Amino acid sequence: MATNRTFTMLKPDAVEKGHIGAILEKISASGFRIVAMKLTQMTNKDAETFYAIHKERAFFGELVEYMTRGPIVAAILEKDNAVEDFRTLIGATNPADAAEGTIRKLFANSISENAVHGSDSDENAAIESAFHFSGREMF
Ligand code: FUP
Repeated sequence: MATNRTFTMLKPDAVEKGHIGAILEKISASGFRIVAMKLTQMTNKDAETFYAIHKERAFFGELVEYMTRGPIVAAILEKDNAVEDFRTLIGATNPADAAEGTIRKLFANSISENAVHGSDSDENAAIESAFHFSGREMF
């Protein structure tokens, strides 16, 4: 079933560089409503679970280290066609390939430190949202 929600994280590099406000501004200006949001820090176990799909990849250890090194902003966003439209707004995984004006083009360092996460399916949006938020934290 298609839903109108997606899940995002502003990753440690974006928070460290002071880009929370600028990224949230772009998200709001693109028509997304914030359903849930918090500043939080992932534990090693959290990051290993969240990125379990990548556990056999060479970059997995580096990914876990990066995602746990400082706070992130976790959020649930609502808009028609949210998953696909948010993936368009953030741009390609590798900022070098990301379209002009996208969040990764503007704010990401590299493929491994790419500033922002966006769910890749409605199913994963629901799983990832439930990983970070309880029902009473969603509005
Ligand atoms: P995306 O769906 O665009 O967030 O990208 P992936 O799910 O493919 O990758 C998740 C994260 O793994 C990326 F955000 C960064 C990291 N990664 C790397 O470090 N190297 C790679 O080659 C691919 C992904």
